[in-house]
Amino acid sequence: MMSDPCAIGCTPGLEDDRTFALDDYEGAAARWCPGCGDHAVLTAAQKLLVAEQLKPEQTMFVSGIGCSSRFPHYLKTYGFHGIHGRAFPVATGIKLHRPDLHVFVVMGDGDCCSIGAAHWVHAVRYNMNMVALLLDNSIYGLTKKQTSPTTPQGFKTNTQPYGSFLPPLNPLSTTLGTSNVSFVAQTAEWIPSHLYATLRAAYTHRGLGFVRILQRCPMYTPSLYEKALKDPSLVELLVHDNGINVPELDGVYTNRRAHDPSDLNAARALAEDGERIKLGVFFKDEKRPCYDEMRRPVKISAAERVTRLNAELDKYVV
Ligand SMILES: Cc1ncc(C[n+]2csc(CCOP(=O)(O)OP(=O)(O)O)c2C)c(N)n1
Ligand code: SF4
Repeated sequence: MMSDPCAIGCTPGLEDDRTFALDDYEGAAARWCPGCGDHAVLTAAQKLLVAEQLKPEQTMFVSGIGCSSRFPHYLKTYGFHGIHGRAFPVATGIKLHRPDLHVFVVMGDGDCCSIGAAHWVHAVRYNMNMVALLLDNSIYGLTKKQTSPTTPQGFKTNTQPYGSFLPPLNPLSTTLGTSNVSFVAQTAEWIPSHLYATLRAAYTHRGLGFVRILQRCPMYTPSLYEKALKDPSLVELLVHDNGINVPELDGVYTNRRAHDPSDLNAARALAEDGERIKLGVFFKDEKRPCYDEMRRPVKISAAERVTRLNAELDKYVV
């Protein structure tokens, strides 16, 4: 199977004659709760890996700590199940030193928007060639129902039993408000075709493809997307030739809004518009500078590296 060149310039499937099937990417059996939205995201990611024929040994899933951060265990690629809130710095280091790897960052809303918020903002500004998936269930799942930055105001949790005090942080607005942002999309894990199309758009984007995935947690936030699941009129699809178009959703999701993803101000206004759940590409600009491309290590041979190192050391010979 062959496909378009990816954002880092390699052409998957061309370098050798191996082909990869689903079981080449399947890791341990997923241990998320039945009905957890994380299962759907894993399925979409595996579908993308098969479609793009990404070499398992050249693909890296990096996560923090949380239910969603168990993601790398369930894939037969390389993975780094790291430290809570630190998925971005680990991924940044990997990508800087191994620009040939396809790096995916998987985070929960606590992971990304709370303890990891500083790293999130800088990762957006650094705009490195990676895909970032925010699995947003609006709660701390793994540690059993504590308020997260995206918990709706008034929602009762174990840390704020009378209801969350503050209005939630808007991950789309925060990302869109960061300088050098280059790709922001929102999708929902209960609409598999849209989820897959969004992951693919983020993967083929040059720069950081940031995707907020609305995710069900039947254990701790079961009511959150109940209405939207039953009533497609509560969802609005953003459509554009330069965005995501999923024809098979035409008959179901009839609320559509033409939105040109090159318009940052319109994207910011849409992110703040809470009338319906908006799914699609909010913003996309492939011309923004990517830190990994600017700092990509110069390729030199091992012998040349030794010669240069010796020359450096010689400066200090007494
Ligand atoms: C430095 C640090 N602080 C706190 C924790 C405890 N902790 C583990 S996961 C987690 C929150 C998980 O929530 P989220 O990131 O939203 O992911 P989810 O489990 O909902 O997928 C917390 C607070 C930790 N492991 N390390
Ligand atoms: S607690 Fe919620 S997020 Fe965690 S595995 Fe269960 S359903 Fe999924």
